[in-house]
Amino acid sequence: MERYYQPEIECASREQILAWQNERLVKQVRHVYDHVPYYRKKMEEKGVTPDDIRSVEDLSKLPFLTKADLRDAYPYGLCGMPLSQCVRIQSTSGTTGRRVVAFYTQHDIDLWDECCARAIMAAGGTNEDVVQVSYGYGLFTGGPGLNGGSHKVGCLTLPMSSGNTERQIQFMCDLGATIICCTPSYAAYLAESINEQGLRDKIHLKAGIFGAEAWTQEMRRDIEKALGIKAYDIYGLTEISGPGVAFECSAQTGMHINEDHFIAEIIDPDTGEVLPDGSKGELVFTCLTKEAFPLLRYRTRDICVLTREKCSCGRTHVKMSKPMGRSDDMLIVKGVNVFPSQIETVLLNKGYAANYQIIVDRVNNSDRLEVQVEMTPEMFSDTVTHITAKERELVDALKAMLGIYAKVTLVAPKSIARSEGKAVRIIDKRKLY
Ligand code: DLL
Repeated sequence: MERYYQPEIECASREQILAWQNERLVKQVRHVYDHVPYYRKKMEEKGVTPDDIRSVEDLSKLPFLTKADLRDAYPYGLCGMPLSQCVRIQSTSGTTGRRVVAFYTQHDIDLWDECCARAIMAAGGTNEDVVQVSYGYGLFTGGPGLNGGSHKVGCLTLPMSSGNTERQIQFMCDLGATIICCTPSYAAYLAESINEQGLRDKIHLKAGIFGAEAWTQEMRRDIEKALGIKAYDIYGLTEISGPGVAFECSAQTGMHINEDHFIAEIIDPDTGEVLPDGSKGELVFTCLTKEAFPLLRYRTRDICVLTREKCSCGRTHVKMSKPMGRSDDMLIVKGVNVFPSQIETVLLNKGYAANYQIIVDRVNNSDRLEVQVEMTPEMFSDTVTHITAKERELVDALKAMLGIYAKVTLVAPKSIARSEGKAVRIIDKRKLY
């Protein structure tokens, strides 16, 4: 039986959703124009005033915001409320440049928690569940977001944060956690450790809510099998609130975007042109209800597809596909676009686990792509000839997928560092800038 946190919203008619969006957009544009001088200036430069925005149809008249704007306006330039009304700051885990800082009023946090509560109930959560939140707590939005959602649903919440795998597993067993929330790479690591310790019979998990990084269908299948659970995807970004912007339902065919709070558009990343539903392009969000950090037309850099096909779960909100990579994280190797997810698909289809690293270098002005992947424990005792043959098999499969040669190195099991948060998959040694 499908469960909903707010059925009247999650299953509202399309007309009702559009009516909410129209009304909220008009109000939000006025709020931003009046309270965010940085964006007001952008609107003035484009010759748009709040009076020009009467419905969602007018959305494309508004200027885009990008990460560069967030950096320019750092730290307070895009805050839409007096600081006396803001109660929280969260920040990105970004490793380059200035961090993004996002602000929240109490109302913003309540709505964010509700979005996460929708995700937990879509994964089958009820107040009978014990939810182990193993996303990082602190500036990262993962822990606080799922924690808030779990409280709203009334689940017994275990705020583990990330790391200390031994203790994670012990609590999971002792306290009978039924739902685990963490990054998919950490879920895979937990599964590996649980199975190694022979504790698979001692866990009571039924579902996992995994996001914050790209993961493939193959990885989903592996985690589901290793833990005996159903694995649900969850999407979000600090700039737009955090996890829960979109979440998966029982259909597991994409994530419903909470359209009462966010308008989603797909654009051509090169031209900025809005593309029709079903096209692949960059996802752009307009926040309809946020007070303190009300970004309009924010370019996420995530590449995906939107679909409005009727969903078997009964929800009516638009679905986004799994992000197929980021337009800025996409690797260009020898002029060819390479998404890490393509490499992951090949590796997992060939029976390897998602423990790999992609290394790009430039030698004599020529790009070199190398994929290091851990052997399966059975292969470890194989002969060199056999391992070389296995490497060659992967080279061929990668060539078929990517269209270019990638060197493959099979490394010893457990030699690639495990991650407790977002996995580090790419090491780009090229000095291109
Ligand atoms: O990762 C928020 C989050 C926490 C989402 C917990 C889900 C679960 P940031 O650190 O700001 O926020 O990173 C946002 O991560 O633009 C995507 O590129 C990527 N991302 C997030 N969720 C997914 C997902 C959090 N389910 C960036 N699949 C986004 C693929 C994801 N990529």
